[in-house]
Amino acid sequence: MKLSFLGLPDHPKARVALIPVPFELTTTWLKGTKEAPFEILKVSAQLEFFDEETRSSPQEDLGFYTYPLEEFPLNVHKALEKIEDLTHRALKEKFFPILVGGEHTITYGAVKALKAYYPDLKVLHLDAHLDFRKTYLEDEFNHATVLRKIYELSIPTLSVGIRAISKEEFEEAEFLGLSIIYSYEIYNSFERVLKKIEEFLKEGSIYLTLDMDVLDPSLAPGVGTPEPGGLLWFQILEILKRVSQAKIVGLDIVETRPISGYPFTEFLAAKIIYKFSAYLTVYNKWIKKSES
Ligand SMILES: [Mn+2]
Repeated sequence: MKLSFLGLPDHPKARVALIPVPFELTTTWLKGTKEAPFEILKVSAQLEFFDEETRSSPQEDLGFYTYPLEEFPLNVHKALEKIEDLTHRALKEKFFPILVGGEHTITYGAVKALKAYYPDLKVLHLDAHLDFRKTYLEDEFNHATVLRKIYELSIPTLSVGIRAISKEEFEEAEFLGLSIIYSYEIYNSFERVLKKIEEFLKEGSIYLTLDMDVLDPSLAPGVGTPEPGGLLWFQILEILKRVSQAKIVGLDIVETRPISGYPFTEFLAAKIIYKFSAYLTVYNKWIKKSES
């Protein structure tokens, strides 16, 4: 099925590609992330195309291409292979890939593909949860273990916004020296947190994985595992601004769970993609502008 970002035809010289990944298999609490790519694309037609903050129009300056919305195999290994292939394809076609999930597990497929292109890949992980369990409900690959799987690829990570973590995860993360910024630290001093993020972004190729539950549920209630005490709108924008200035090579936005009759979380996800693209347009020196 062909749906496109902003409801516009694909730009002939698009620089940014949206990859819908309606994969959901291992969600444990509130289900429905499978519907998110469709709903996010659908509601994206309601966005205003001009960004007043940057004075830019990313749909003209960068241009968007949307891959077809396809079914994903209900087998985690097969699904991850497909995600890896799609990401490879987008990179080969010289797109900046944005994966629209789906559950958090999908990040692993994208990261594997990007690591082959960028050996200096690092992952900035925005999430309420550390997702660093060894196994979760017998499963090695699922939404609660994805950061561990990335760590096992020897990829440096920085997790931001964490506020729900098991004692085992906490102790192991401490032991391994994992970089984590907890939610209470954001509350204590957002300035200090931004400096830490800037430090992380200074070197390497950056992949951003944005779990929508990093945001406060007052802002983004439509997620599988809501947790109070999350990021607010202007805080996430400050982070995205800094990410856009780094050598960012791809991102995903995962774990949106549409609530029937209340499409605000989907709209927020679409708006985040659009705002980030506006920042890429004006702040990023690596991404090429489209020519027409
Ligand atoms: Mn999460």
